[in-house]
Amino acid sequence: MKPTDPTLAARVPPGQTLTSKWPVLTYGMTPRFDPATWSFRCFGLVEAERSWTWPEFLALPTTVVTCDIHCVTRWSRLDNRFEGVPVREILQRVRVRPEAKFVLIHADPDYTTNLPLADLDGDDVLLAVKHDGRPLEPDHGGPCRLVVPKLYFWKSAKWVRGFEFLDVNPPGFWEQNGYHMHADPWAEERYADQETHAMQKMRAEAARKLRGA
Ligand SMILES: Nc1nc2c(c(=O)[nH]1)N[C@H]1C(S)=C(S)[C@@H](COP(=O)(O)O)O[C@H]1N2
Ligand SMILES: [Mo]
Repeated sequence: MKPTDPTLAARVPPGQTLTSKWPVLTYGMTPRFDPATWSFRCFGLVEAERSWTWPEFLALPTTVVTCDIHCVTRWSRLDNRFEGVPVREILQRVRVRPEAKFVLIHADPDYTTNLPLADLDGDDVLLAVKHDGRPLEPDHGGPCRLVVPKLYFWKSAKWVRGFEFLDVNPPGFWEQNGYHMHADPWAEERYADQETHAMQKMRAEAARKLRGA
């Protein structure tokens, strides 16, 4: 779908097409959530390493962010209403040390993605537990996913379990597989170099899901 309304068109980054569906893109299987063992942990270059249990996490302040999402496989979906814990509430509590410049996001099942701390530390960045008023579906990252609206959606780790604060910038899962280290959709920071096999597989799967197969 190409938007004809110019204000909508201005919200769609170059090379992207709009969809009202929400494709599921996971490398591997949707993990099972166990509220008794789930935790969210912050470690590395912080003054106060800590972790939250599921009930503790649910007691944190929440916010609502309405944002557009842009997948590197070329679909964009506008006006997603995410609700959850602002990442800044977490950053304040662990007191990030000044040497920390990057964050490696840890997620189930063995997924990682890397971000500059400056991109994680935004007022629209949250640990979402709801989408459009309903608990986040397991396939979309439920019970909790990171949402970083200004970057391609692979940086928004589903089933997020922790932040590791670092003074270096190690590539995460997709970044090791050829995706861009930064991922600004407006600059089309898609790939580092050439498509790897894993990238081709993900792109083919996304195209199939958009066709409704
Ligand atoms: N843990 C985890 N998070 C992940 C992924 C994944 O495979 N595992 N895929 C990423 C990719 S490539 C995209 S485009 C989005 C897709 O989110 P969705 O399935 O809710 O559309 O999640 C990102 N987060
Ligand atoms: Mo993606």
